[in-house]
Amino acid sequence: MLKLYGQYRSRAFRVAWLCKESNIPYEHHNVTINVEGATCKEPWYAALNPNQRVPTIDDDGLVMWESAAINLYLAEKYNSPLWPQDAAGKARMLQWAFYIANDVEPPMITLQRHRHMLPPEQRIAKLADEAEQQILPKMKVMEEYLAKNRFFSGKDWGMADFMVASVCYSMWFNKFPLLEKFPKFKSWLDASMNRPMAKEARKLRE
Ligand SMILES: N[C@@H](CCC(=O)N[C@@H](CS)C(=O)NCC(=O)O)C(=O)O
Repeated sequence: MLKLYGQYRSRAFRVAWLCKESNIPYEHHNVTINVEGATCKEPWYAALNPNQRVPTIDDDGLVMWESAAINLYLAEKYNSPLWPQDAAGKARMLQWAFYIANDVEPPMITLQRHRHMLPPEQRIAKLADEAEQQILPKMKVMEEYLAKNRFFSGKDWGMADFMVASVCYSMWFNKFPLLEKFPKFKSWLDASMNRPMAKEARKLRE
């Protein structure tokens, strides 16, 4: 059976959510991070994932890491209902998957850490301000797309939507004030996070 390594309050959540959406059974192995003696730094885990981060999967001997790559692999292999049916749908899925990982996630993480999450004495306001300036035009691109299209995948919520939501879920969990500037994106993200299988996955973090 598929094994998923990583605590649910981490990017392992993304993989758990994909498994729920796609009805893929898996065994969960908790791997701690960011604590003294974190499991992710232990030699047995480093042998699976030399980057020593989570998540990692072992799919009947195929070991891989990088959450976006894992989700694209699993969705295709297990015939996820989210998987696009034609080349145009795959193109759209890949475009949004790369965009969200390359252009949106890095400033999102910096902004989140330096404006909201780090203890106040560790926050660097300049880094937060720069990250905000970087992310604003990227969010605008998505807002404008959603003004013309109901979903990133086309007429139904599909893998392109999943790839965007599975990065931006942390904006939603952390009630990112920036979302208020992008009402179409915000309501799309609310709907994404309230899908029945997203709710099931959210329970795992409680
Ligand atoms: N690009 C990687 C990033 C993985 C990552 O940074 N995971 C974090 C948790 S969300 C982690 O393992 N942090 C622990 C550490 O860096 O020691 C992915 O998407 O899988």
